[in-house]
Amino acid sequence: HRHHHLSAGIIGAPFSKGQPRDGVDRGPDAIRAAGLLLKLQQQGCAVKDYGNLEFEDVFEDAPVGRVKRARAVGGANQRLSEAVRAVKRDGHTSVMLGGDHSLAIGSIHGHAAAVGELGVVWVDAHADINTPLTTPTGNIHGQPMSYLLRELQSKIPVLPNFSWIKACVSAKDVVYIGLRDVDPEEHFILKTLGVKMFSMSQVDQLGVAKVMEETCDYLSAKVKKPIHLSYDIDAIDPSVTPATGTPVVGGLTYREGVYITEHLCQTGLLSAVDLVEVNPLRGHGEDGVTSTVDTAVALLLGCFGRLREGNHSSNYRLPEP
Ligand code: 4U7
Ligand code: MN
Ligand code: MN
Ligand code: MN
Repeated sequence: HRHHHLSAGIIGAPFSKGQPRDGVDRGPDAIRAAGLLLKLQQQGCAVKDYGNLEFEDVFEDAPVGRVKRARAVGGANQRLSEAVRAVKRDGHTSVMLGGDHSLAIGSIHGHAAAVGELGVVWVDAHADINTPLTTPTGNIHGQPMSYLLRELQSKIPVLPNFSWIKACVSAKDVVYIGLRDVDPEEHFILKTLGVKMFSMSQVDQLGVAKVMEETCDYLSAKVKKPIHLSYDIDAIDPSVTPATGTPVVGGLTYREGVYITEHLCQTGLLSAVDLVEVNPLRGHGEDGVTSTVDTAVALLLGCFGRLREGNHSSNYRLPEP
């Protein structure tokens, strides 16, 4: 069976200091409580839970220019980078449960440190490519790509606890899907660097199937690099996933969101996944939280071979009368 070799190494990253709202640090436990591990195992995926990372308290963390809580974010990501590297060394597909999207810094850095050059698929309403000097909010969850892209390093000032970060991704190896809330400075960066993107307009125009075909053709045009999927739950429409810090109307449907994961799984190149920005303290009550968390689980199951047509294990035999 084509999926028996899949194994997931799960890292919980209960971290929220890349943005100002409480609760996103409860994402990992909420996603586990919705049955992620058992459901993965039931579909034939081997699972190792590496538990939740513990992050050091940072007592003095004054803004550096516009950037908020740089020391805490830098330290947490250094720890996460090492954890992802260990999961890849153990031979698993890394699954990082956030936490806010600043965690992509450590997750992608650790993944690249373990396997080398990556293709990155960034599914998000936002581009998260502000530099410390363009950020309108100072929140680092809106900046992770700027620290990772080689082409932007001359624009990145020194920040405390960020000196360990090595820019490890080339602009040509990134594809964005789902964009609909991009700051002008971010739009300038995307256009200047020629970053491949499928905004919600392109999803409307082409349909999600064509978007995914073009995404994978683009990333595998020369060599087949391992793929890092960084999935911000706010890519999905807030009518489905309201429990998140920065919801934006006009997002992906549940079906489009799941299709992206199914298609990437079928490439056989999916090597690490981030599922970030689930905030169980937001989203207008219990139903909104349940819908958000259940969608997060469905996206992760799609990454590990779940098919909506139904699934069965390769050794199943019909009962004899
Ligand atoms: B998320 C924003 F200004 N661009 O930089 C910023 F609109 O990880 C939002 O995608 C960033 O949820 C959103 O703060 C970060 C803002
Ligand atoms: Mn197999
Ligand atoms: Mn976002
Ligand atoms: Mn994001």
